[in-house]
Amino acid sequence: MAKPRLWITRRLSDATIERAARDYDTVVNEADTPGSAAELIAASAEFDAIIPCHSEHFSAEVVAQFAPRLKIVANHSVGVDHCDLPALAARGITVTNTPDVLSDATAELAMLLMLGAARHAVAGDRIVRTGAWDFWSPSFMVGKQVTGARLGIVGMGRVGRAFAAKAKGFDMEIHYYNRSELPADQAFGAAYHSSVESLLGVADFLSLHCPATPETTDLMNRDRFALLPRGAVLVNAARGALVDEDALLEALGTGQLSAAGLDCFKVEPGGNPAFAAHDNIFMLPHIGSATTRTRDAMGFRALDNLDAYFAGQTPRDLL
Ligand code: 8YV
Repeated sequence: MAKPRLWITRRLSDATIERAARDYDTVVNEADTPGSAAELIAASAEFDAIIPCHSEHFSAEVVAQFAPRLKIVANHSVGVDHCDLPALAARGITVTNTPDVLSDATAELAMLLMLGAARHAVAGDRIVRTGAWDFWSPSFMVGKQVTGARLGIVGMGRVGRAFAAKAKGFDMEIHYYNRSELPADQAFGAAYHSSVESLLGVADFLSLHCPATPETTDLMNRDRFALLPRGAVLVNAARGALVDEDALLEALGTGQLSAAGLDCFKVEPGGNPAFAAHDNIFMLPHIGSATTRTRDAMGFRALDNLDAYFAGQTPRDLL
């Protein structure tokens, strides 16, 4: 029997591509450019399966133009805000994602963002690097201490919990908001808040770990920034859609926020050019899950889902 035809939209890890090529009639987009609407539509006529990243947008308009050949979209991502799930379901296309395997890498990066934002990583690195470090004083680059501080986590899913586990190592007093309260043995001793507003009041550090949905768009807006303790630090390694970036700049300008650590932006790639003037924004280019081990694990998880589908089984990460 002929192997199913698979399109891999981006340059995934070597191990992933090797395994894919062994088991599928695989075409990799070696150019490693985001798949355009036209390319996705063309691919739906030529391939049985696609492994995309969050850089490919399966909007209702695109999906409506798909040919009937495409059977499964096995995402190489945990987030699926780039997929119109009802539109894909309406076309009978199976959709999967890659949860679990990227939680530690993403939580690790959120920790880096929190520490970097709290301790002047941007300005500190720059003055040493540029040879501009010609002064020292006990009142120089004084930051906000993470150890023992109060941490608010929005979204105690897999990544939120992995972040809480790491924050425990910094003796943080952890609070969280989640749609439902977690069983005590999964909450790392964190205190539950039944509303975001209640959480914000105690969040000297606030880290976002919820998906981007219509309900969470601009979750952090002007009104909500005002509820944080003065001088709070915002961390976002989830999705840019969660933060009103104008309101963020305003809160940094007034000192309501002392710093922010961001791996995600409204516009990606690119980010927000207005952020560049602010040394108290520590920024990374959406690399939360970008470790060798995690990239292999994400690729393998996507392939596991494909294998199950083509073996007539229910994929583990069926959405
Ligand atoms: C990846 C992500 O950078 O999984 C997600 O939702 O945003 C990131 O882990 C990306 O999607 C890799 O394909």
